[in-house]
Amino acid sequence: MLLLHLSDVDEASWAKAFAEALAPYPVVRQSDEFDPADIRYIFVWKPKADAFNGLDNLKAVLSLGAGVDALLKHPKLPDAPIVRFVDEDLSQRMSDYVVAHVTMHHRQFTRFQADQKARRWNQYYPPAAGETSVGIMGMGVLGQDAVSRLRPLGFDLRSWSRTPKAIEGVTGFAGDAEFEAFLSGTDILVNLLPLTPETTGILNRQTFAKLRRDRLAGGPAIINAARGGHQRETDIAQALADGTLGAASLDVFEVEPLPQDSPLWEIENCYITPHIAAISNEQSGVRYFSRLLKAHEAGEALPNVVDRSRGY
Ligand code: NDP
Ligand code: OXD
Repeated sequence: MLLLHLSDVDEASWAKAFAEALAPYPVVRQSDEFDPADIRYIFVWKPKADAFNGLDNLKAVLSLGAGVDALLKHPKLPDAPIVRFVDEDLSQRMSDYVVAHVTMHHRQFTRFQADQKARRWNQYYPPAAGETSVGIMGMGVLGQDAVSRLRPLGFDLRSWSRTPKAIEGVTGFAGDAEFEAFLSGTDILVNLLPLTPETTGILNRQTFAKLRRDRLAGGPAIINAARGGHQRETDIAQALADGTLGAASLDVFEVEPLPQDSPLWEIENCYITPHIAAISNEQSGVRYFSRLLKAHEAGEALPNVVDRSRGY
């Protein structure tokens, strides 16, 4: 039996689609009557404190989210394998966000918007894409999709990951030892890391100060589409005010929804979106998890299992 335990999304709609895709395999929701001992799979998003109570016969925890940082902190998370969502549609949506914000900062949107407001005719020519470097932190599913879409635009691409990567057209850096070298040649920094103890707070003042400063006239830019826990918002506000950063695009925040009294709302070179960079699509989500559930029931290994010791 599959149990759905979803918060902040239309659980009824997902349940209906799963029931159709998996029939005659039984699918239940939190509000239905069922014996917890019969549940073999639980499909979760933002699980409540009691989500896993009595689920003693689980074969897998299926995560609607690609990121599992919050799930891994659940105090009653069972010992079953966790499968995260890996999906072309999700990757495409994330890359749409990344490409939009990279090109916006590359073409100095902040500067020309200010000029327009001031009715100022100032013919500053931005560097060509090939003279502008985009450094992506995190070269997993989403990072690799992003570089595949930025490459045809001609940007000078670099990546930073935990283990070394050899990706055509991308200068790779790995580990703490190469972090400074990675930053020192980066004009636009994109964060697509998972949130782990090692990556918490990585978008801070020291990091910003190490970015390349002589290419983009307004200063280097950052784009965070991963998790709010990666960023120090007081450092971002200060760096945007004193010119350490020329601009920031933030889709995620230390506290979500972003509190009304956050200074970030008012900062003109800070581009805020409400954690919408990429959503898990119901149709492709149901297809992916139904297929893997059926395959697992037929004896196949689970794909995209989270490594709990690494935290992603
Ligand atoms: P993956 O697990 O596929 O990739 C993670 C990458 O980060 C890997 O390249 C990994 O290195 C690297 N990494 C992990 N830890 C470190 C470290 N300490 N130092 C350097 N590199 C590190 O994740 P995805 O690409 O699928 O997703 C990334 C994140 O995006 C998710 O965890 C989630 O938080 C966020 N997300 C945000 C969404 C939004 O709407 N804003 C939507 C979906 C996801 P290695 O390759 O060596 O293992
Ligand atoms: C995710 C997210 O992790 O939507 O999938 O943030």
